[in-house]
Amino acid sequence: MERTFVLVKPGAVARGLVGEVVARFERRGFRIRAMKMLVVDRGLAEAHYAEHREKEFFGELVSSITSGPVVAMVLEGPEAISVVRKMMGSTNPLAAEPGTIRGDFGLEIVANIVHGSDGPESAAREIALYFDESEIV
Ligand code: 3AN
Repeated sequence: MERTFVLVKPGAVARGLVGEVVARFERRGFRIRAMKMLVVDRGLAEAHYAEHREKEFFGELVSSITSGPVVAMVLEGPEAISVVRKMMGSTNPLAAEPGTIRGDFGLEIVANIVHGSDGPESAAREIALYFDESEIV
């Protein structure tokens, strides 16, 4: 069993897609170990996207993720990190296959509906950034 961190981005929350996104992961068989709605502040956003600090789109990324409530969750299941990323589809929604979350609901690369950890180290880091151990059940 593996755990991964998933975040429904502000644009998708505003569009009423939380249920749709969560339902896909539940139907696939993942267990939700933690879930909460929060507004990401600047400090958390910069920590979350620290690896992109030097990219030209960093400012846009931080302002996008702090623009409204998000829904953060910890999902658990076999090969959760890679299976969730397959279900999300390509980072650029224009390239994402139909049937994936981004391929079905997105057209914008920054507001690309959902974030999912890209490896075991980032999953552990992101889970710890967003959740206390006591919030994971
Ligand atoms: P993913 O979320 O698929 O792991 P990353 O980690 O490469 O993608 O990028 C983090 C976020 O940065 C993406 N979710 C997307 O919102 C944004 N992003 C990535 N590449 C670009 C780009 N070329 N222009 C604008 N935003 C980007």
